[in-house]
Amino acid sequence: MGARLVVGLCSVLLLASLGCDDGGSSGGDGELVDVATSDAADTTAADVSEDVLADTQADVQADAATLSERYPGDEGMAEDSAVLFFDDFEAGWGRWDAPQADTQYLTMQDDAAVAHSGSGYLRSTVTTEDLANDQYISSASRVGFERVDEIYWRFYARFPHVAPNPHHWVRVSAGNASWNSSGLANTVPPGDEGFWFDFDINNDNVFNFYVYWHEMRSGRCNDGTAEPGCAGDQGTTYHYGNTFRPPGQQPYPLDEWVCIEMRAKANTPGQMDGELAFWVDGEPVGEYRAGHPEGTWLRDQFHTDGCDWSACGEPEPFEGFNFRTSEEVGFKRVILDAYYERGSSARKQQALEDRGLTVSDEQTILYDDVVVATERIGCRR
Ligand SMILES: [Ca+2]
Repeated sequence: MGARLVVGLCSVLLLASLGCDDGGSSGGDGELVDVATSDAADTTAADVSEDVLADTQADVQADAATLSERYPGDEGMAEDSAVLFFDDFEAGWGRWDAPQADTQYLTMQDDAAVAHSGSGYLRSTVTTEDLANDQYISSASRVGFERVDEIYWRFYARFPHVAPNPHHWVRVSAGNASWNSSGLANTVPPGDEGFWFDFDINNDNVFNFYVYWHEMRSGRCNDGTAEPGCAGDQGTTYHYGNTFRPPGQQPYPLDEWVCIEMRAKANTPGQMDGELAFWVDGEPVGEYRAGHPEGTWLRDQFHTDGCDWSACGEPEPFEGFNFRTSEEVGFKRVILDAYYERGSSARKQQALEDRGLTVSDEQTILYDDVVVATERIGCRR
C-alpha cells in the first residue's frame, strides 16, 4: 500500500500539468489484403481465375482477416492458436487466475438485456462509502500467459453512470520469467526485468496510455531528466507513468458498450522499435512508434496537441519505445483493473458536479467479451 500512497500525489501533479487539448487525430494501421497469384502453367484461363479467387479467399482467411472476421460471434475463437485468453463471461469464474469467485467489488452477472454477448458479463462497482472505509480499492481480475513480443487486447466496457473514473484503469505487464512488479508507483523498472502500462480514462471520458519503462522520463525537469537545478526543476525527483493521450477523442457514450482494443509491441533490444496503439469501436485513435506522431515532450508527458508553455519546443517525430534491454522480457499478464483512490475520486466527483452533472455514488464499469491474442482481434461481428 506504500507504493499506492504515492500515486495520490501523482494525480495532483498530472492534473496540474494537464495542458492543451484540440483537434487532429493520429493515424492508425490499415488493413492490407495479400492478394495471391497462381502458378498456372498447365491450366486454362478459367482455371487460373478460379485458382486466383480460391487462393485470394484463402489468404484473406489466413492472413488478412481479423480474428473477429474469421470467427463471427466469436464462435470458436478461443481455440485459435493466436488467442492467449478468452472470456465472454458465459461460464462464470474459473478462467482468470484471480479472483476465482465474486468479491466485494467484482461480480459475475447474468442478464441478457444488459450483456454485450449472451447473458453473462462482469460488473465492477466501488461506492463512495466503500472508499470512506478503505482509501485504496483495486477491483481487479488478472490472468497470465506465456510471454510474447506482441500483444493485442480487446474487451467491451460500459459505464452506466456519471461517476468518477478510476484513478488508474486496466494494465498490461511485461517481464522476464520471475518479474512481477508491475503497478509499483514511482519506480523505474530495470530494462532487463520488465515494463508495463495502464490504459486510463480521464474525467473527460477519453483514454490515454500511462507507461513505465527503463527509459521513462521523470516529472522533475522540463526535459524529463532529474538533475537538480535543471530548467523547470520541480524540486523533487519522481517517476510516474509517462502519459500519451491522443488529441481529438470523442468521449465514450454513457451506458453503451464500447469496443476497446490495444496493441503493444516490444522493441528489438538496442532499438527504438517498440510500439503502442489503440482503437475504439474499431477506429484507430492513437498510435505511438518511431517517427510517429509528431509531438513535444514536457517532463513526463508527450503532447501531440500543440503547446504554448514557455519551454515549448518545435514538435518532433516520436522517437519510439526502447521498452526492454533483453529478449527475456515479454508481455505476460493483463489485469482488468479499476483502481480507485479516495482523494482523487472526491476531486473528480467535485469537478463533475461543478459542471452541473448529477454524480452517482456508485462507480460502476461493466465488462464483456475479453480476448487477448498475438494478432489483431477487432470488434465482435
Ligand atoms: Ca457475455
